[in-house]
Amino acid sequence: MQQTAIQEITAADTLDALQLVKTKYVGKSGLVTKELGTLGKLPPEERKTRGAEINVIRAAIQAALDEKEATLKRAALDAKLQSEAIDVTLPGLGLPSGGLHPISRVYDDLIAIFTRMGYEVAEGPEVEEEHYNFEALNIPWYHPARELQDTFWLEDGRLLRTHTSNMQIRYMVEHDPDLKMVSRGKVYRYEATDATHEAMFHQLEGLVVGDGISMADLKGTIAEMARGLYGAGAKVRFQPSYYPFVEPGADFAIYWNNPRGESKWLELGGCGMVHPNVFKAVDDLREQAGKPRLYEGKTGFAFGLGPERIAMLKYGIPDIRYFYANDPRVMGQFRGEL
Ligand code: FA5
Repeated sequence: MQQTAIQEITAADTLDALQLVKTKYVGKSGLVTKELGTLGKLPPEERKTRGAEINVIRAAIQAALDEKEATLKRAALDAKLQSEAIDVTLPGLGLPSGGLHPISRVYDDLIAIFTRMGYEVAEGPEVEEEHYNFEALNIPWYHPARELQDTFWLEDGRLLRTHTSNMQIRYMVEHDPDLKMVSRGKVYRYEATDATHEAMFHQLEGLVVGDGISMADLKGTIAEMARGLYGAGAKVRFQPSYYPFVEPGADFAIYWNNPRGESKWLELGGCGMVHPNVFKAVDDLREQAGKPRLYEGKTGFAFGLGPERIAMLKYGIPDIRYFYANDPRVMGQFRGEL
């Protein structure tokens, strides 16, 4: 019996099959158990030797069962591990990646430069009241400068801001001097588009107010910005210009070499010393809001520039309209890299 049992145990190739063999021999009514049950019928002198024999057989069968069970369990575990194994050598699936819009990249560069110089960053509304976009900036309704910035008017008498200079007023009404502030955002003009003009574009506004601020501070700041953008050798140029909210006023340009070896003057924006009428308008608004008049008698400078112009040269984009045409062939080139 021991031999056939061991043969059957060896032949069992699954845990279920082994269980059947186990029941057959050492289960409650298994063959070995039954054999033990017959002991009582034997004469006492045979009973002892026969009992010892059967116990040896049972122990051998049990040992073989245990060993086989362990082997089968190990094999089952190995098979499971094998089937669930992750092959780390397989090439991964590429994840789709987005990218920052070139205008966002230019803004990030500019904001980093100005925050390094201690400027606060402010955000303001694109839908604006006429007073903040024009009057308070020394541009009354009859002023010819209004025609320089053709305006999208809303039915409720408000407008889409034509420049970020509205933030000069809003920021000064909210904050006491002295201050250094930059503000980014979209602006809108009702004008025909061409390769360098869009009806919606972006500006970065800067404002500094304090005592004894001069044109030299303004020029130094623009030069520092140019060096931050284009390195130590960047040159800046100022030309007299007219904006009602500054006196004197200027346009500024930066001379730079782009990666394709072109070098040129880039007309970037307008700037100047804050006009006294602007400080007066701010103090009027502050007074209406129950705040002290702190601006008249102060000095300051302001500037406003177009990041599209920087991005066009930096990335070799020949037409401003590409930025907003949602053409994946253009914007796809900016995927992933920072
Ligand atoms: C202004 O908007 C003034 N607010 C700038 C300023 C601020 C002057 C503070 C003095 C003190 P201007 O209209 O020139 O100025 O526009 C400034 C810059 O915006 C331009 O130099 C140009 O870079 C950009 N820009 C103007 N119009 C467009 C347009 N249609 N499309 C794209 N960029 C434009």
